[in-house]
Amino acid sequence: MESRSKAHVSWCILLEITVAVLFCSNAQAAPLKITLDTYRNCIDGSILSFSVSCCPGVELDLNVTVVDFIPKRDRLSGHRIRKALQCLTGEELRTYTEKLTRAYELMRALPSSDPRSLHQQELTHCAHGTGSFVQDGLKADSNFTLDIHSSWIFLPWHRMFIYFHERILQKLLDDPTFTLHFWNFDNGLDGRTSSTEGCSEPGHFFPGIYNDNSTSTFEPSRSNRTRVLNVPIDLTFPVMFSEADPAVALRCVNEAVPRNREAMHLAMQKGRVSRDFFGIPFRYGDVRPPMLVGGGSLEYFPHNSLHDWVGGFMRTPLRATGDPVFYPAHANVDRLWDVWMKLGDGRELLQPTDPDWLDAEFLLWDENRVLRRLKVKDVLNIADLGYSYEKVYDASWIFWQNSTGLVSSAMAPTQP
Ligand SMILES: [Cu+2]
Repeated sequence: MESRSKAHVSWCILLEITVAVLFCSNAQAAPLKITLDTYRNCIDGSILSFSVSCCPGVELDLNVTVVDFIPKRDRLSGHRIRKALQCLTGEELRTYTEKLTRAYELMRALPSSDPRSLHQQELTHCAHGTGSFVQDGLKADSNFTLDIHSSWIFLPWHRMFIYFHERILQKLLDDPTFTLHFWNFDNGLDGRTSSTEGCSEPGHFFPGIYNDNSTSTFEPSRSNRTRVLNVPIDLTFPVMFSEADPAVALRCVNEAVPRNREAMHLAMQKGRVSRDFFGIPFRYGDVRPPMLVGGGSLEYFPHNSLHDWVGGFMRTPLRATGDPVFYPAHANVDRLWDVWMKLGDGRELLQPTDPDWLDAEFLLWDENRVLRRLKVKDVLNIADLGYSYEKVYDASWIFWQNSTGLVSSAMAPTQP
């Protein structure tokens, strides 16, 4: 009995050590820090052992001064509400469609040497997501590169990125009130009879405003799935699949909705510890988190499954931000983080308070082609950034109860 419990203890110690090696911080922990040198000394990155070249600095002027971004001080206009795309109607829908398509026409027309161009938006995400940026910016050790996926950096970095993207759209339109509305992909139920506030229509179909092949918001590389009438998104879509995989079969509403509800319910659970929702810590000096390991529940699904279901550019971090639908999809991921913080049961207490997360520092281009420096702690309150989200029918998954028994086994992680 005693030897069994000793053996049990040593297994526990071994397990603890393994977990520590995989997930815990290095001895000289410090926050990640992107500097001008990081941009200047960008290297070829890799994904799934393929080499990729997507350094933004090749075509950009990097003899610039970096300016600190201070959210409240730098707000451009009054408070904006990001709305659910499926509830835009009439004149509001017409005007929004016009502005959105105009903005992407202008963005696509910018020269590739302009950091605001769609091409540079693509490179910026690619470089941050493929190990092209070396953590110290000095090529001192290119084993220590960066990925803004698969760790606790995922949620705040993408919030920053789509925020500046929205400001660029505003600038191109000369309209500081223009707002990036969201694809409410998680809502598959019609809540109009039970919900009195906000948008209650199902949002699980690919947003039509991004699906007109004669406009600038269309991306032809997307899967045909996005164009099949009455087929909703499948948030349990298999990841890292081959198109010949029988699991890739299309699911119609009656089959997809129960699975999507269950997937969302699981993704938005409190979790036991911070990393369950936010992902593993990733600090200066840590090895780049490997694909499929380390992300939080919201990152794996619905986020990864959405990227793979949409397909085309969206399937890979190399090209994903070159598809305009990336932005409303990520606005919804951003919204879900905000919703999770307010769902109660002590969830908000699990948001990291570690200075290595709060002080992690990034550089992104703003609407005036100025490189702005900001930290994770600058973007934790979306009201400071001047926006909030329209209330929608989250009850569609909050009150899910009946497991289909199929969803957990369908979940497997990947990353765009
Ligand atoms: Cu990404």
